[in-house]
Amino acid sequence: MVAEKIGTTLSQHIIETQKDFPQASGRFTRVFNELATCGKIISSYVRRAGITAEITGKKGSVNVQGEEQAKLDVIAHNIFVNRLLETGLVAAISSEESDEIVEADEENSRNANYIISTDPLDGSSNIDVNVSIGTIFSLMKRKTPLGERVSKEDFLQKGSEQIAAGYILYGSSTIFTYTSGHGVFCFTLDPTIGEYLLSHSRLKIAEEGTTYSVNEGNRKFWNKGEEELVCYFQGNHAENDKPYTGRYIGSLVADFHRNLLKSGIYLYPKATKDGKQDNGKLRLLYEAMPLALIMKEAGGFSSDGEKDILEIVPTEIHQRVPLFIGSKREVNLAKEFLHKYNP
Ligand code: AHM
Ligand code: MG
Repeated sequence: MVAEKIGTTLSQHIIETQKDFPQASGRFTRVFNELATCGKIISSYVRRAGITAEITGKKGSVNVQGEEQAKLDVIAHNIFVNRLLETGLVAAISSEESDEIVEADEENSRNANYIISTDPLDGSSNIDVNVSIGTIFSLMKRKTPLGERVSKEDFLQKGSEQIAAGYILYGSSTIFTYTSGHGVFCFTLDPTIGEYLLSHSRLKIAEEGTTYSVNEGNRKFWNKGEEELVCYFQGNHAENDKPYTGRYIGSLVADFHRNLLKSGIYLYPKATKDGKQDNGKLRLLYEAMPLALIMKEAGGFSSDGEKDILEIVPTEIHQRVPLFIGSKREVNLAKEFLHKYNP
């Protein structure tokens, strides 16, 4: 099948794949082409970070989460919002960098069936130190009928309702990874020709992992279940004396991509750096949910410690959620440990 041949361009792959769905109208293809273009533009900024002070450093503003915004966070947000809302296909975008949803104007929203949730630049603390960062996106159909204004409620759908999800990783190369529910595909950007070429087709994660990824600096705030789980991964537990490999980049999208290829589990439990036992740090709509769909399609699993991430009904667009994601065995083990040690 041409669409799945290594080296196929992303646009060719999307066009060919869409032919298999009689209900496809070409709109999905156009949205995807625009997402891919956004990735190329953001990638070109990321590659120039360090050369010009207009790109690196803090913006001097904070986002809705109270986090300081980096200049590139805001640049990436603007690229995404401006380009996608002008397609006439995307009614609104919910972004980590905007308190409220951003809507398309009247003309562009008239026939716009899709809504997008995004973290335009994940791993912002790594921008200025030349470490991998990425864009995460989730594509859904609006609930509000065409002709009416979309609202926050349109975004509060379970992850299992996603039409497609993906990320663009700006690492040693730029990789566009996506799923539309029919396998996971990765396209590597060849900068010499400006095209994404298929590099990993129908990616699968191993059932059993070899790596664990967690910010161990938060250890003093962990509960008993989390503590025992990490002892297990370190081979320091009655049930396991063989250590896993520990790897933590601090950019979810980069840690996720590595574990997807090499197997393992990423965890960001309830406790954050300040020790607050709330809902962890990561956001449900534009971090956990899209990656959960990709992980499921790759044969892995994701949980908040109890529930499947894809089955959680969001109540807020910026809602946080504890995240355990990766190889099936390790995510199930996490659930089991949290249940067993935190009665
Ligand atoms: P961001 O979206 O503001 O960049 O924050 C999310 C990031 C994740 O990419 C990463 O896994 C996590 O925060 C790291 O947090 P910590 O420094 O607390 O380990
Ligand atoms: Mg993020």
